[in-house]
Amino acid sequence: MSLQKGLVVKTQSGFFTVKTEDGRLLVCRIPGRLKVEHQRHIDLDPDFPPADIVAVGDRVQVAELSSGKGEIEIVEERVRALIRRAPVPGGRDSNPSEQLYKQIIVANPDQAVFVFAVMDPAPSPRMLDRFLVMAEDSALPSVVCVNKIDLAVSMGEPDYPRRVFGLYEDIGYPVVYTSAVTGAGVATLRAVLTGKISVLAGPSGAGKSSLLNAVQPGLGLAVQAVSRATGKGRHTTRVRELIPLCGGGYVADTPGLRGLALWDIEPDELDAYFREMAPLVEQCSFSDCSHTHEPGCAILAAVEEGRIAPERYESYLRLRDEAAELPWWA
Ligand SMILES: Nc1nc2c(ncn2[C@@H]2O[C@H](COP(=O)(O)OP(=O)(O)O)[C@@H](O)[C@H]2O)c(=O)[nH]1
Ligand SMILES: [Mg+2]
Ligand SMILES: [Zn+2]
Repeated sequence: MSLQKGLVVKTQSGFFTVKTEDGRLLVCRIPGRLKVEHQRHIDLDPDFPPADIVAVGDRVQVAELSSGKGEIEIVEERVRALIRRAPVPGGRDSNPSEQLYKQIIVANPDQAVFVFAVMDPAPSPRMLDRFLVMAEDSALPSVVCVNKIDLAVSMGEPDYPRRVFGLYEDIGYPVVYTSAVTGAGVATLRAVLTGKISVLAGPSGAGKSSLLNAVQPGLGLAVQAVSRATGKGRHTTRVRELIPLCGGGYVADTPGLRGLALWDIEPDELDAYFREMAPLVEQCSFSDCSHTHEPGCAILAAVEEGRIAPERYESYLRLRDEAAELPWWA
């Protein structure tokens, strides 16, 4: 049987909706053979923790069975994945570290878009820095979206958004300034999203739904419906879905991202995920420099000389402490 290539756009209770290259939607299952192979892999390779076999964003090859139905025969290798490590539900006894399960939130995302409001609610640089670290850890390009710039304008402070977020531009992150109310920057955001699989995250109230609706009518609502279904509530089914954009591309809202801890990251490797710090590390006098107190520390010198923003250094220290506090199963 000939196989068709496609993209997994929805997963729900063992059913996977695959969009084929000719644009049709097939509801697929995973044949038992694939599950057996996957389990054998887990059993043979101790470094291969259990993980979702198929997730939204996976590129797959399917065999079409009857109209509208199919079986996933091949899951292509993931370029990257946004992963949540969690203890295996109902955890077995034995060594807790063996119970880690890799939940794939989204496979093969092209970028993360982190939405924060200029005010109302006040932005949390710490939350943004933690998102950026997680994205760097997953080799995921990030875009910062600063919304509600109309509020700054109406206060007579049109430069305020750039004063707060400009430092991220200096570091090298693209920053888009938007208002879902006036429409400012919305065309730019639309262009950023078009043709890509984007993961959207940000604090509640920042205007994510409003912005998506401004980008494309109904988009915010569609994404919101999925996020609710993905939520942890007792009565919700676990649905994951990529919402298509008219001009091509997909958006995934991942409320779970907020709760992600830095489990994967060792305190000593955190400096690699702060873009402005990473290139300086090799100039520190000590190779195991923690950049907190050591003489001859290039990071401390850069903070002193204003080449590293004090807010970012503060985030580094806080996240370092956080990375040192491992959960019980790590
Ligand atoms: N002034 C202003 N208010 C906005 C803007 N975008 C969203 N809001 C308002 O902020 C609140 C939260 O928006 P919502 O889209 O639900 O945020 P979400 O929780 O991130 O999805 C709503 O009352 C919106 O009307 C904006 O650009 N400017
Ligand atoms: Mg919303
Ligand atoms: Zn140092």
